[in-house]
Amino acid sequence: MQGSANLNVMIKAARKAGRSLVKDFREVENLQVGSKGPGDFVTRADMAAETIIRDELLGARPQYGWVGEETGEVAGTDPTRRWIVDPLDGTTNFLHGLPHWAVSIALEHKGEIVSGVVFDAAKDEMFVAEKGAGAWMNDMRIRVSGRRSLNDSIFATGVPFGAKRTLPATMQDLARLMPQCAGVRRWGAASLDLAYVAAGRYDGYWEREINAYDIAAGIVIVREAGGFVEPLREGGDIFADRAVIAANGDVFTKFAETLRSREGA
Ligand code: LIP
Repeated sequence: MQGSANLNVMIKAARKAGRSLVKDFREVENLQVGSKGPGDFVTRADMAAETIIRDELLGARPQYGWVGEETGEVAGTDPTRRWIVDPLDGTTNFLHGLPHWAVSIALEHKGEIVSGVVFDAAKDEMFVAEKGAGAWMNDMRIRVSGRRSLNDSIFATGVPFGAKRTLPATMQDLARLMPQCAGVRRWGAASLDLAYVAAGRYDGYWEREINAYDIAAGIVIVREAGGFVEPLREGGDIFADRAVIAANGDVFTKFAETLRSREGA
């Protein structure tokens, strides 16, 4: 794919952070056996990756704003553009030595996500998209799946844990959806769930209580792969509600009806 200069900056930053995270991930696998566990080490790995990405992106475009999982929000002198970054999406997987995590970098322009990069460094899969230029994985064009019925479709989600308040709603979603579909997966990295919808691996995805930096890049990747992404609550706002639904265009209506048939998000 012939990406824009911005997309190339994003890909370079994701690769650099990915290299650092892969090195740290090998160490994490060794640390599992200790009683203290690798918690502090992973926090440092996450912070180091965010610093790498921030230096690359703001080094190239110092005028843009910034939203990062670890370092929060900083306004830029260009109020129309900002980077939205999760240096390590799937932190819990990383912490437990599960090779399913990603670097997620999005560029927002006037409130719309226009470019996205989701890099699964452990599997060396680079998902990228730019508005109007299609979605790609390692230089191959990707498309959402062509499945048309819920019965044949598999979906991904995230199940809230700890103090999250939307566990009952998610359990109700599962109770409604599971009897009607071919399965639900909970792999623990929202950016990859969306990338997999874009690549036709999952037929759809939804999640409640999800942060903008986890899903921003994936949104444009799904749309450019021909899929639909909407707020889970009809007429709502994905980032403000923190609830999203995505699927291929054929199953979207039935899938959304099933999840929305109760209240809103
Ligand atoms: C994670 C998400 C995942 C969600 C977790 C968490 P993190 O992001 O990608 O889908 O279920 O609650 O938010 O914290 O690993 O970057």
